[in-house]
Amino acid sequence: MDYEVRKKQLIERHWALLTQKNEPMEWGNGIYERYQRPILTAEHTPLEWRYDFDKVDNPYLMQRIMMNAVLNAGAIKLDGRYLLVCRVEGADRKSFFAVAESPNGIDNFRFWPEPITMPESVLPATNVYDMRLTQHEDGWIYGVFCVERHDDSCPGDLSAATAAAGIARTKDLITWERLPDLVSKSQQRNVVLHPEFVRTNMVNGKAVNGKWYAFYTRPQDGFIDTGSGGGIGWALVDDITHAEVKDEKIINPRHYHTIQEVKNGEGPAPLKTPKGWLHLAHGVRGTASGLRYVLYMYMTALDDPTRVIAQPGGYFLAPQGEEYIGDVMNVCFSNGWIMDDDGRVLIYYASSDTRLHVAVSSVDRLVDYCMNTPEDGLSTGASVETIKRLIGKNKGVEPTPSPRKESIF
Ligand code: M1P
Repeated sequence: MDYEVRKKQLIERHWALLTQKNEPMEWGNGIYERYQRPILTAEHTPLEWRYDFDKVDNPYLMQRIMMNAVLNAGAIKLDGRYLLVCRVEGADRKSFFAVAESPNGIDNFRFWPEPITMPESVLPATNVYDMRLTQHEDGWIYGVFCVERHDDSCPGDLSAATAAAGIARTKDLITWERLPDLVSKSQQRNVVLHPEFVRTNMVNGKAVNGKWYAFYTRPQDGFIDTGSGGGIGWALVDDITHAEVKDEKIINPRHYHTIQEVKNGEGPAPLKTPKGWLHLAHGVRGTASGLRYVLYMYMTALDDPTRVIAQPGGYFLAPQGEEYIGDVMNVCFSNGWIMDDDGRVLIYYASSDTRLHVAVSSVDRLVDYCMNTPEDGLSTGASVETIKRLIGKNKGVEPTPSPRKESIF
């Protein structure tokens, strides 16, 4: 096909994809509405990032740089604009950050012309990903993300890697000031900055004075395995420009035979509501076909963000339909959400490390979900009792203690 015709078609097809309207799915669980189409995929990345449009240098109109996936995005509403700091992964397996903007948070997402240039004023990383954005009360927007480097203590092992939390701050998502990585005894992934200072006179049993930055952490023994790392942690830090985890308290532990048996990790920065802090997290369990990543929620007290006041049992959102399929199957992961002025909550999640979706709920619905969904009783017997209590409530009577013998038909 003629070069110019093909180029015209390419641009038209791309535009049609970018401007496609997204509609909610017809029937859901009442907790949130999923949407019919992914909001961002590798195909949404700008053509200028992938094609050399010089006819002489690229007569076949080939993609010179291929993109593989758009996933795990931090999210923020800034000056009325819905912005995602996406993890974009090239065909070369390197992830980088790029901002995509939408007029409504649901569709018509367009990438800004160039990816973010993240300053490398610290030990350069081989790979960076999964930025959590926190609009902190100190006036900065912080991006905390995973920095991955080869583990040079294992020179012969090409898969040996270390994970730590990189920290950068910005006012506009364009210019970033890089701060030193979070210092921690263990490897860290899924680290998130709490949006408010914690004002306390006692830290780690010692009298102190002042206000502290607080991080949600996820201590892990190795690069993949959390090992003895017990779950989602909490650490106070006095100086954000030299952040160090001196003491870590596990606030949301892993549990045997739950959706968070193998590991868990904080999602986006928690949302402040009149009833408590709303948290979105991911839980991981092992299956015969590999790990399964699902999302779950919990709430913590306003006067003590380390105290869990509600945790619905089971998952909040799990892969469905095409979401099961992708580079890493059976994965839902979220590190970004936006609480809108009208109380809507836009939840951005990626499926199978391949594409990004949105689900929409509201603060009221999510608080209701957290406060009124039964907890995981941690055994089959407890789950059955919970179901029977609901049946009894629906009948207006207490649950029957023994199974009925006669046919129900
Ligand atoms: O592949 C699934 C997810 O695996 C990691 O999450 P975790 O550290 O909890 O295992 C992350 O690398 C994440 O990016 C990825 O989506």
